[in-house]
Amino acid sequence: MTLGTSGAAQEFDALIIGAGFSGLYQLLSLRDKLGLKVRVLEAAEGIGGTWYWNRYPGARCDSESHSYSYYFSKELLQEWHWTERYPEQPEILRYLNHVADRFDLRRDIELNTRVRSARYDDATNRWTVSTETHDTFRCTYLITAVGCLSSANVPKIDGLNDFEGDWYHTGQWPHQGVDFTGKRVGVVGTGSTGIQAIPVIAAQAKQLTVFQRTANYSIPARNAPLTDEFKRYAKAHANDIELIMKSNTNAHPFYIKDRSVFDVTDHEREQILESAWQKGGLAFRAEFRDTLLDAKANHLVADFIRRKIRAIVKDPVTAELLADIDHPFAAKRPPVDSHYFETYNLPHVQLVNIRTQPIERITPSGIKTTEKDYALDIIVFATGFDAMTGSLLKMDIEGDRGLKLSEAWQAGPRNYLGLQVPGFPNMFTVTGPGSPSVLCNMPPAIEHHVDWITDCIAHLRQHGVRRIEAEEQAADDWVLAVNAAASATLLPSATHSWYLGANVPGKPRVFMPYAGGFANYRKIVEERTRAGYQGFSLRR
Ligand code: NA7
Repeated sequence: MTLGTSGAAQEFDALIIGAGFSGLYQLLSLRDKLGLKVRVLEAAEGIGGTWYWNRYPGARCDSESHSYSYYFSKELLQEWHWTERYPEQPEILRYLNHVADRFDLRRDIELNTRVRSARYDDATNRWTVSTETHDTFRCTYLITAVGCLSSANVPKIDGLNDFEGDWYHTGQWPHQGVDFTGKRVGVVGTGSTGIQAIPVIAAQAKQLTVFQRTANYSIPARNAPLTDEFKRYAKAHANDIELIMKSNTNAHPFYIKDRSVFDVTDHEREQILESAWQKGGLAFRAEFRDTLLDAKANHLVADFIRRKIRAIVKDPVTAELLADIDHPFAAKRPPVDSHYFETYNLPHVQLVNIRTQPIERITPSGIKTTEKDYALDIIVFATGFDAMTGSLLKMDIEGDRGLKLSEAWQAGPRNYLGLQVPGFPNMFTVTGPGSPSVLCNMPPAIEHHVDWITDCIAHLRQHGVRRIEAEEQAADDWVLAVNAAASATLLPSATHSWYLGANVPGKPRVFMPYAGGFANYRKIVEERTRAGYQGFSLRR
């Protein structure tokens, strides 16, 4: 074992891996509510997690600002002022830095400290955590707050090393920014990120070529500065907004309407969808309760969007490529955009269908498909993440009796309530796979998990419980429940979605987030906790 520069392991009650939304609130809760000795280990040079890394052009949250906030502190809610309907990356980063300063968190955060391994020792009931900076820490409680979308997925395409231009992944964007002026740029990927970045890059580049593997739906975001009236409303109604977020399916500040696509006439449906399209944002998918439950209902909503794409995009061949979408609407994470489809009307922007002409290799001068060479100065990979499990599995985590997390999850993530993995005592995963997480507006999902973990640790200490661990049977049952919840929706029918791990070659195809709804999930967690931490084994 490599010890720190002082020669000894540093001892803590709890270690938290990651200083994003989750890690910051977890630190505050364990340190200030429970009085524990806590340290946060963060790989980056700064705090912010996802929002530290994702600085690509156009990076913005799809959740609305007033809901993309911590709600644990009413004072914080009242004093922070978002400027736009959707918060832009620099503003979110400023917010998180404000939170760190306001609650005096920095003194317990170790930056530039990437965790290499974590090992549990049964004899001492302690975790030993080693970092790439050769420091060693020990703790009783290990909390992973590593984010769901933090392990960049750079496709392994032959020839990338020989490319003579510059290439970037959107999730590892250089902090000094990238100047696209006068450049021929290629963007690979048309998920939420590509759809945000493409219009902004197009505004600067000399020529933009988008390499599309799967066409995607997108709804206009209709971003705009927040009016004073709305700002006052959001602050005055913070309690109501919080209640709505906690009591619905996706933790957004709106409910899914309780009407079927088939309850209304064709004309009424068209009007409803048109009005939702004009309002913009993720609430578009909340107009009908069966959009994501019934293939025929979904088809009608999807058809509306396809017609919109065809109406916006002037070149009929490009329009057809963009509208030829192979999965139900919202079965993959539905992007929202600012002038995405309109961008294809610009004369210097072209779309390449890499389904029909796959990328063969990257050459020193650009991208070669089976049909053509595309000369490029810059390649941008907006190719997403090894989501939900990637960052956890990158660390060498070893639980009781030498069990590695990579072995325990060989066939896909297996845990209980998305909170604990059998065989990994006193380890907690904030918004881990098996919890609603990425199907939600993240901050309420994070606050729920952090509060649960904090209460759980308080309970353990009050009752002299040394270790808590998810039971094997409870985890097996929960995996079935997660599968059943997904199967009750159209979500698994998007067979290439990252929800299923299908975007990473070789990754087991398991639907990872819990699709039974945030409110329902909270109820399940609460009932089992009240029933004496049902499904967890507690040992004194
Ligand atoms: P996504 O949603 O995973 O999108 C990645 C895009 O990149 C998607 O269009 C992929 O096509 C494409 N992709 C991935 N690998 C390749 C390769 N090897 N070749 C060509 N194209 C590829 O990631 P985002 O960053 O956009 O969004 C992630 C989440 O961040 C988002 O959902 C929000 O929650 C925030 P595919 O569809 O797999 O055919």
